[in-house]
Amino acid sequence: MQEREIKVMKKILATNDKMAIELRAILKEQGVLYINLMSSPGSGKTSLLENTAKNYDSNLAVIEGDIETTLDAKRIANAGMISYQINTGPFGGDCHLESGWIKSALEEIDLDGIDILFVENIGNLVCPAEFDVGAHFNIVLISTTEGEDKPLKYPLAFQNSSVCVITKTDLMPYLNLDIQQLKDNIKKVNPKMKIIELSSKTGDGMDNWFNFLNNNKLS
Ligand SMILES: Nc1nc2c(ncn2[C@@H]2O[C@H](COP(=O)(O)OP(=O)(O)OP(=O)(O)O)[C@@H](O)[C@H]2O)c(=O)[nH]1
Ligand SMILES: [Mg+2]
Repeated sequence: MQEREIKVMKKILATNDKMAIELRAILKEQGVLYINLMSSPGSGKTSLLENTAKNYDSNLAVIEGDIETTLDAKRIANAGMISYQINTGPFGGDCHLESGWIKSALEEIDLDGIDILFVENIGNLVCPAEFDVGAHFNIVLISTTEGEDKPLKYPLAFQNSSVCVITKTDLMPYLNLDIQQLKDNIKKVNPKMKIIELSSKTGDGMDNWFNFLNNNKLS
């Protein structure tokens, strides 16, 4: 029984990875930078995208992942970004997105003229990291309220990302966070990680985020 389950899981992952490789190539060919945002619930993914939509001059689109509601897609659309919501609730409530679902969503989105496609993965620091959605960059967010230890306790999302955004830096005066310790822990898990610190609320550090986007846009 156990062997059978393992075989099924391996097959699902293999199908996902094959589609992910295809997506990565298709988006590159179209000149669209493709970024997958992952984090715990509430770390600030949607807030970062809202700020980006308002203050970064580029043609942007997002595929939103949530188990239920279209709240995030509406927030981002209100901020001026093309947005498309995937809900997993009606199909079993998966806590991650898969590359096949992104491919289906892309059949509904006109990417002509789009410079950057974001995926806001479902708020969860574990499952999304297990499924490659074919992005050019996996980016993990961690907020200052989450504590220094999270990269050590949930390493996969940090190992499978090349950029870590530390969010909500405006809250630092009210917290006991040792930010150097947090950064050391991130580097312990992934020595090559690029770290960007910012506050979507005050705008502090957003220039570093926008520079990252500028430096990696494909067209
Ligand atoms: N003070 C402060 N609050 C922030 C910042 N960024 C986000 N928040 C708040 O944190 C809460 C969660 O932010 P969201 O952007 O919805 O987080 P999320 O990661 O998209 O959440 P899920 O999609 O549910 O996983 C909201 O109340 C935001 O206003 C920030 O830079 N500073
Ligand atoms: Mg969100």
